[in-house]
Amino acid sequence: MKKILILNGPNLNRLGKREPHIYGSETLDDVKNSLELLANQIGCKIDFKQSNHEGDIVDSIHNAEDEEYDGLIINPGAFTHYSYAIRDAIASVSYPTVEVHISNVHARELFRHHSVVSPVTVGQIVGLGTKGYKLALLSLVKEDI
Ligand code: DHK
Repeated sequence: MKKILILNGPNLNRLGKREPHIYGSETLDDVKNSLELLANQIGCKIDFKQSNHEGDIVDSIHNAEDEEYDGLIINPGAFTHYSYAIRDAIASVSYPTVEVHISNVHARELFRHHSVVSPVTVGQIVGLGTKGYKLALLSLVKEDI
């Protein structure tokens, strides 16, 4: 059974309360629950985490290699736009990473248009709301969709 790690960066613990016109009304727990449901349906195991700290996220990416995860789904929050440490951590591991953004970052402020992590991911899903996490999970687990 495939094992996928899902990491959420800073401020995503505020989902549901935070700028709901941009990020929607679902909480991070709602997202976790619906991903667990999907994981059961498609027969994989997920671990779902959130951290506001860059180093914690780097550690989780490294540890996932030792713990033999098959893939990573990451929404690095604002770190997307400037964290070379997270970018290098993703580049340092052998499992595939999919980058997810809830909002359409390209329709927002200029600083959100650029992702420093994208070049080291297999792909990026943006602007489809929290559905993006589900699509990322399907793409990592079901190679034939
Ligand atoms: C989440 C954040 O916290 C922002 O800093 C990014 C991303 C966009 C999202 O859309 O999920 O710029």
